[in-house]
Amino acid sequence: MLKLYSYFRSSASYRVRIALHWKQLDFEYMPVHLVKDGGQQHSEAYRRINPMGHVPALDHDGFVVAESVAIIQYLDAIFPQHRLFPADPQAAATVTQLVEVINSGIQPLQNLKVAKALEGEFGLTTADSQRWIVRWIEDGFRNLERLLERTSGTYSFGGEISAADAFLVPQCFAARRFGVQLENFPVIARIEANATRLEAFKKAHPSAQPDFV
Ligand SMILES: N[C@@H](CCC(=O)N[C@@H](CS)C(=O)NCC(=O)O)C(=O)O
Repeated sequence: MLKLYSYFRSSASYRVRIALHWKQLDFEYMPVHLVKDGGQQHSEAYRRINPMGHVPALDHDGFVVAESVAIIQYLDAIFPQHRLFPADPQAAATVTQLVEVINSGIQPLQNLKVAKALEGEFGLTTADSQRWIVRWIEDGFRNLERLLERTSGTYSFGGEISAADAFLVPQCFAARRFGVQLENFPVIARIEANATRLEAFKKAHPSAQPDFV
């Protein structure tokens, strides 16, 4: 039995939803509202599930793991159909490189708690904290675009769906939400268009989730 703690708009949750649907796994959707009640991710009950106070977290028959990279690697190990991290060491390293550019290099800088701190503790206006987010997404996308020119085919890593696509598509969704013009990143935009035609990506989209508003 799989349970996913998720918020419809969270890009990190969206990554894991893609992985679960790509592997055609049934799961129970456990909504965690990141804004309501001051953010349900901060509640004592949720911190027992993920001490970081982040979504996503996965519960597999009582085994709980957070961090989307760890979750997807775990899913690959337990449910090896439609692998997202390739077995070949060089292919795996390339996919992980693409994943980490997004996971470590872009998403943390746009996180809700970062924007809150910029506005609450450092006195930025909402407009300035949004400029910060756009600045770092565009910086990351410029580098990613160059990397993907070398690695991509139909998808981020050649012609096969990989974890890199499960990270790229949600990052594009977030980028658009913050006002980044994706036309400036033609390789990224092309891969996103190709991947989002697939059923698993459609099912994982924020607008298809039970907590979507
Ligand atoms: N590296 C983590 C990132 C998790 C993360 O930052 N989640 C965000 C939503 S996308 C969150 O829960 N933020 C809560 C907050 O900022 O208060 C992962 O890949 O799972």
